[in-house]
Amino acid sequence: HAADAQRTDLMTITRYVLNEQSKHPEARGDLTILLSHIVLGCKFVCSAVNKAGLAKLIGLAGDTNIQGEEQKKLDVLSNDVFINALKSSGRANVLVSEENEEPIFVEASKRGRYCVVFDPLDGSSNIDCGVSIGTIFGIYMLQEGSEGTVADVLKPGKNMVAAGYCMYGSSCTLVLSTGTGANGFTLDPSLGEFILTHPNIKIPKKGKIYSVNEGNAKNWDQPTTSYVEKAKFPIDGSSPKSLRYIGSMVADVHRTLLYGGIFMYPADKKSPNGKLRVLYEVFPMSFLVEQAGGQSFTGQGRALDIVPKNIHERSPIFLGSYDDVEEIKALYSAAEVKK
Ligand code: P6P
Repeated sequence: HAADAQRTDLMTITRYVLNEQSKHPEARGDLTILLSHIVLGCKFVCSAVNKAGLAKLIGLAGDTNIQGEEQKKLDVLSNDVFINALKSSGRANVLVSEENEEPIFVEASKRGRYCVVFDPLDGSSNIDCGVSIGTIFGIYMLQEGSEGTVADVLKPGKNMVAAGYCMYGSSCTLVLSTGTGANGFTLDPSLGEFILTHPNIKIPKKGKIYSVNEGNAKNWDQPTTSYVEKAKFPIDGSSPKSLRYIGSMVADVHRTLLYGGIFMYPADKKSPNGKLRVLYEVFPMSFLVEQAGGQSFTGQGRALDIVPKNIHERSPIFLGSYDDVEEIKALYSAAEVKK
């Protein structure tokens, strides 16, 4: 019967979000409506990414297609789609996109109670070679009595009410948390629906994989250098870890969530705050990893405790299996003691 139920009683992402909403009798359904518009954006981008190779969407902006139309780069197109979907939901207020220098303030008639921070197409430098890329988003509730200002999004990641990513790869997989665990949904193109395929994701307590761009090793600080050294040349007789680095955060984090291990983008001499952006890369991924039982550390403290000062701020990040992150935390605190 279980197999039959799976076929005839589909748990779609829409149904899942409605179930979550039903646990909050006071809910007005605004978050459900907002999430349904984000899901629509992901479906559109999934379709555009899959056609990209054929439709020459991957060229540089300024290319023209056979109709002589101005070709938008895929990340510009994705950004426009998400901004329009969020505005038309009538539930969004302040928007922050990796593609926009300034925050977007939704016009009064369409304003809602939620603020969305997002990277519409993270890893887009990988599009031309077919490596998986993704959309990453985080959602804050507007502060009490606020009309919507940048202060509503300069909040610690632990204040987020939801976070997720959609990975555009061999399949289109959306991982979402509304604060009660992390769940993965895979797009069934024949239905146009995201179906629950990874219920209640729990990251392995310890992993055998480390994921970092070793090309930056010359510029790492001592704790990161010692951690990677130990991963490659263990002194306790255990086997060395495997290195897996895709260079697309959504793909590296998705693998870490499912297989375990640690993903790192450390600070280095060239970039003292690392490379990844706090609001729409570090916070959503840290939120999801914690919901899956892992942890996320900046080298100084818990990633979700950061209070951002500007919307495109960066932070070093070490996230993944609980025990693996504990090891790097111990190395950083030992280095603090030595100072
Ligand atoms: P590097 C992609 O450009 C990105 O923003 C993330 O998706 C990815 O984790 C990181 O940068 C890769 O950076 O310096 O290793 O190429």
